[in-house]
Amino acid sequence: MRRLRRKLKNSARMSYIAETESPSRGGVLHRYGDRIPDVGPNTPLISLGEGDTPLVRSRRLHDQVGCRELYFKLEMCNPTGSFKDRGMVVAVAKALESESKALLCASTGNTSASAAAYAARCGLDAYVLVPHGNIARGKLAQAVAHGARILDVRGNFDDALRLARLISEQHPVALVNSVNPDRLEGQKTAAFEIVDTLGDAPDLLFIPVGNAGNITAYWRGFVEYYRAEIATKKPRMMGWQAEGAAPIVIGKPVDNPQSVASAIRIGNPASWRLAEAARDESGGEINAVSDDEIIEAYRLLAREEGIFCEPASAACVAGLLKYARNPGTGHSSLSTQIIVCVITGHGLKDPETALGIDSEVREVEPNIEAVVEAMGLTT
Ligand code: AN7
Repeated sequence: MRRLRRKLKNSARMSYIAETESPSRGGVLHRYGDRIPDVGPNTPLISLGEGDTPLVRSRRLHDQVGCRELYFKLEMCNPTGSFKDRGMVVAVAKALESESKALLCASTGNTSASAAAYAARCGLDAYVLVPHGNIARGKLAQAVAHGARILDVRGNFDDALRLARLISEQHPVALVNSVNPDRLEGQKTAAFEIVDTLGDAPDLLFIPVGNAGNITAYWRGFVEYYRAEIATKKPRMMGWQAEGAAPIVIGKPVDNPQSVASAIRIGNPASWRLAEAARDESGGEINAVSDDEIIEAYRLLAREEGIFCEPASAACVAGLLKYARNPGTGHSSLSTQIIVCVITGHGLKDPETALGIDSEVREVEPNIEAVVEAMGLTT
């Protein structure tokens, strides 16, 4: 009897392993494929273990904000260190299904890192167009490590995306930017996870906005769970751009976008209208934060919460701190609200920014007196 039970358990386990390449975490396609219309019986359930990321409660910023509950969705814990893996796994699975041999994207860095990784895993070529001099070192290192063909375009992200779109129309390469609908379908699963974990949708979702795909995808996920009656409410979508790259806030494209947050240095977002729809349908807002506010939030997250994210991710926390100081009229007091901030990418992607702030490295002689003195332990 026991042996039989063990045998059954083993065979269930075997089929689970056979169905997904990530037996430990399942992966986005395995866990949520039935909620992604394009995923069918012929879609390969590839995975690098993306999704199922931690939702971590705030210990300190919570008090500063004065809300009921504050959580960070640690999308930096995805396999390539950013939320992009959720959408990339779907886009690459569909590219495999349609027998594409190569992927193409324009990127401020994270999309290219993700595309390069999944392409390497699936035996596809990856071509990535990056804006000259404007991509964080760690992200470039990822694309290099995975063997992507990297084209350093003498222009900004918007130039690179325009070129990528044109090339994909004329050549047999799968465009895996978020203009590819499979990307947003994969990214919406992060909203599902938040509801699955909390038992309902939060009241407010704070999220950085660059090309505006992610805010669009989260909104879609929350709406779908609401319609399926898995959630009883939908959050207000609170999107944050960097002041020097805030086209949606100022209502027109920005020719020369600037920000310390290189990931969201985007002047003409592809999902502009969809992001506005998410904002308006949810009763939310899209506003801007300055580079100083971004860096302040970046330091606070690292030093008060133990979360080392990249500057673009800190933009939404900067936005939350700003909003908490002046929430505006006509909305519920924050003290009743459950809030989630989406921490989109890992701090290790951009070591230069961390080291450029206030590096506290002291050089010492290799003897105990010198080290103890430098530690400040002498009386
Ligand atoms: C860490 O990789 O656009 O508003 O090319 O890397 O969906 O664009 C990255 C964007 C936020 C903004 N946080 O998300 C790219 C790219 C991080 C990011 C965003 C990005 P979207």
